[in-house]
Amino acid sequence: MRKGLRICLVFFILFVKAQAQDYDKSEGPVINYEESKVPDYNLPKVLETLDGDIIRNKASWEKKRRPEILKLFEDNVYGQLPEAYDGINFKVKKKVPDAMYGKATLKEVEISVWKESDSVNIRLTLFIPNNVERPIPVFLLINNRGEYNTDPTRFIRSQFWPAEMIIDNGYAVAAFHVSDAAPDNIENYQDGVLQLYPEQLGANNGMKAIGSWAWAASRVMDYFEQNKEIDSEKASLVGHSRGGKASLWAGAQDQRFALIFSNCSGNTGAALSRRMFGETVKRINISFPHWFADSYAKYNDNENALPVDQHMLISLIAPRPVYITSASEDLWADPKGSYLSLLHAEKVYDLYGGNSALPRNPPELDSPIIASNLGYHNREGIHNLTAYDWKNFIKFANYHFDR
Ligand code: GTR
Repeated sequence: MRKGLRICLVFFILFVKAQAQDYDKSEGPVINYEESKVPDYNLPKVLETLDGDIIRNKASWEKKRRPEILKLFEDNVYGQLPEAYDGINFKVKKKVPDAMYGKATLKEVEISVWKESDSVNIRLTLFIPNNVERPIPVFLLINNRGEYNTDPTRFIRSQFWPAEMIIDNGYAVAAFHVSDAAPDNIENYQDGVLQLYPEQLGANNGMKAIGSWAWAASRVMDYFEQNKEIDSEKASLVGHSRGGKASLWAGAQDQRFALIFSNCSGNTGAALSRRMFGETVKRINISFPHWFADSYAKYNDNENALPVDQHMLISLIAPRPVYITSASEDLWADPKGSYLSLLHAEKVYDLYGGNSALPRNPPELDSPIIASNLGYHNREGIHNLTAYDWKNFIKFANYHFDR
């Protein structure tokens, strides 16, 4: 009897294991965390057009290849980024001139955008340092975490958005929450920017949540441009993880952002998709079907068919400086693949006489590359946006803005 039970148990365990393997097969590739198992791959050539022309200078990059790559990303990855709207309005809902114990002025601004009978409101929290010469450069965070992380009352002070530290360094600091632009879930991601663009919903290359967040960042830029206190030519856009995917996409599209920061952005952010290290295209499309264009799913388990890879997204930001981060324990986001993306984008920066000279291999942990158009660090620790990351963002901005 006991023996019979044991045999049953063994069969049961084998059955469960078999199920688990089938589950892996149907739901996505088994996740690889071993460098030795990274497949051989050929990246699409960033400096060769689809019809085989070699790009040798910035004029032909800007005229031919850059628009071509932008369209490839729209059609195959992030969806289109519609620009037309009927009107935009900025309303200061609340102003506190002596916020942060008098160090800064708080403005809570409602950015309303409308098209025909539909509208969307993006709420912006903005602190501007007092007693400094204006206009002043600004850091804008796309907040994809809890709203409390960007608490305007400063009752909660989170490392995710260390507003006091940024103010103390002489920058204005702003944030909006992604849920205003597109709630981060499959059920109602349409309840935001997409209400203005219903035609995007049916289209194979229609934008979804990540595109909507990037769109919202551009509307904040519209606000900065007409705010005389802000130096909109020195605006830095920051995003973490899914927000870092959006900051890269916004930076690629909207050339008004001077500096782009993408923190632990991983798959379909900074990391090369073809390495299939950590999260893969299939995995991300299954987990987050509301982030990217429907067309992106055809590259599930089929990365080599992609006409782009993520180094080309970084290239679209050239010649503007870009800063990528990783974290040592965040293998899901492929630190090495994120660095390699930056490295492979360098040839486009070189067309502009770029000042970067990235080492072939990633730098040691906690050894930031600051004095370069292509900045990078791999922080010791887990997937997060921390004060250490922000300190380096400030150093990078100081370097590029001669401050
Ligand atoms: C994960 C997702 C990543 C990254 C991350 C985050 O679940 O797989 O691509 O976006 O969430 O935003 O923290």
